[in-house]
Amino acid sequence: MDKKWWHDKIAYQIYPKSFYDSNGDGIGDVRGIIQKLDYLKDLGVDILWLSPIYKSPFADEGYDIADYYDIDPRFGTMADVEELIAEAKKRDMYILMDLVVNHCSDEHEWFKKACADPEGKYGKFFYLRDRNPDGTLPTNWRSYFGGPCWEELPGTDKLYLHVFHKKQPDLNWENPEVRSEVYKNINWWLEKGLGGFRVDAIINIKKPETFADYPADREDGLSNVRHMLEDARGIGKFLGEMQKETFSRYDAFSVGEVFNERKEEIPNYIGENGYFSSMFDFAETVCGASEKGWYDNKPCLPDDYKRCVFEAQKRVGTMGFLSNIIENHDEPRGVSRYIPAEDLCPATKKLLATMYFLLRGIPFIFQGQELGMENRNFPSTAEFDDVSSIDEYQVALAAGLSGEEALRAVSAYSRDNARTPVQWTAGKNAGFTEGTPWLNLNENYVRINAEDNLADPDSLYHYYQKLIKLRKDPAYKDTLVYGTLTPYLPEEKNLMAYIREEGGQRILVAGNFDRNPKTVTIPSEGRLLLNNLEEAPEMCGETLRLAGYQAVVLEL
Ligand code: TEU
Ligand code: CA
Repeated sequence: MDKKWWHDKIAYQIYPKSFYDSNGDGIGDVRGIIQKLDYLKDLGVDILWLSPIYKSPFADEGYDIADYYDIDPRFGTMADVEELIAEAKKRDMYILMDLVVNHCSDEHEWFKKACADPEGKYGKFFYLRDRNPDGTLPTNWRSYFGGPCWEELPGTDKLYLHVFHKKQPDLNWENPEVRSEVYKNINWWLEKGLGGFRVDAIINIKKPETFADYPADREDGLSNVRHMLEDARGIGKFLGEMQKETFSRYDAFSVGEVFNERKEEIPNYIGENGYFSSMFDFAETVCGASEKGWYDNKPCLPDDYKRCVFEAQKRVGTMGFLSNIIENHDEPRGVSRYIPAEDLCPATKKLLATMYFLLRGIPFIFQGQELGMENRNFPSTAEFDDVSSIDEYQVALAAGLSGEEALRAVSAYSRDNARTPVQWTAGKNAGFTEGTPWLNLNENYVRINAEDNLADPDSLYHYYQKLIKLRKDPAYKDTLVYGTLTPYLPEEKNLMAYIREEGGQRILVAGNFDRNPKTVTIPSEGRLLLNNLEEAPEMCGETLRLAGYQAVVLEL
């Protein structure tokens, strides 16, 4: 495989609205990111992915774009973004924008023109349909945020398709004019010096040839859009064309939000000249997910986590690079999800960090993850901003949960967990803003914040720094970046271990997901490269004794 500039890089996701507010209006902004660039550089990250900052009515927090060529004034100006790109470049860092092109906003001029003239050019930018003769909707698909995927096209008797929120009409990718508008915009941004894009919800752009009903899977009589997507064929034509017309021309990095690839398609997605440079591994985030809704999700225990990760690693092998995460802006905080609440502490956070960070693929850190930020215990539904949390709460109530039970269930998975403002200090508003934060902070900022992390050499922040240094260390880099991954003792309960190997070098990463010590036999004597606890592991020849929740990296 050809070496690419992004293979040995570390990525970091910024959710701008909650990152850092530079002007006291309670909303994080581009100038706030510029001010924190040195903080990020010191951490060691190279690639910064910004969740959307384009002009938007914020129905889905910026994932509903009203103008792909403009920045929302709440985030700043185009000049600020240009400065951010330039300042990043000075520090050898790359900026990725979020490419949200399955849909736009209903406030985009294309959609307004479609409403004014559904038969005209812009009507063909969307999926417009008539009601069935008996007055029912064209199909029974349920949108990701609840309710039907069809909504009346204002001022007309037609309906438009939206697989997400009704303020996010799906763009019709079958129309070559839509595709060329998208490519034009991508190239316009790449010309500005972007490093590339994270590609949002891209699996949704291809719909089946015929729009049909699927068996209802909930009381609402609707069917998860997933079923419809399974019948869609030929997405590769669009993705290959996009790659050729845009990313490949600039040697840009692209990471796809891909959920439903078939195994045989993986090389097309991320192999040599694949549609994308990388795609996220979501195997762990969908682990335990229920068809019924969040309230029915099953927890992902350490052995489930390990199984999901190893399956994903095996599917891809060395044909390409996954992007590895423990959380993002759509998921609960990884440490709250994968570590039992009673054992949540810096040591267990470091254990989880070690295990995912040294997998084969590109590590992504989500803002605040490096500080140990946790889920928030939402005291009431009034605290939810996220559209899907609000929907899932209703789903839980409809299923018979009490208000309190529904709140607890939704709190555990709410997308707002990751969206609370970054905790910079123990002071007012955690140092995020001088004003009133747009979303309430997690109350634990007095104990978990950047200031304390930076002051403590044993903090999680400094542990992430060590992980990053290790992955970049010329002595180990080839193995940690390009090496194969072989699970080690995968059947051992509450142990997650794997060997990375390249050109004769072997590195063992082993973590004990148990409170009690665990003794394992290792393939050969090892030299300790990293350890999450103060105490060293007991090593005697081929015997390794890990303390409770200990993680080690050994060169064999
Ligand atoms: O997410 C796509 C997606 O399918 C899910 O992660 C979805 O958000 C989740 O199931 C709802 O709870 C992307 C973005 O990451 C997300 O923030 C946007 O809301 C969505 O696309 C629409 O643009
Ligand atoms: Ca601001």
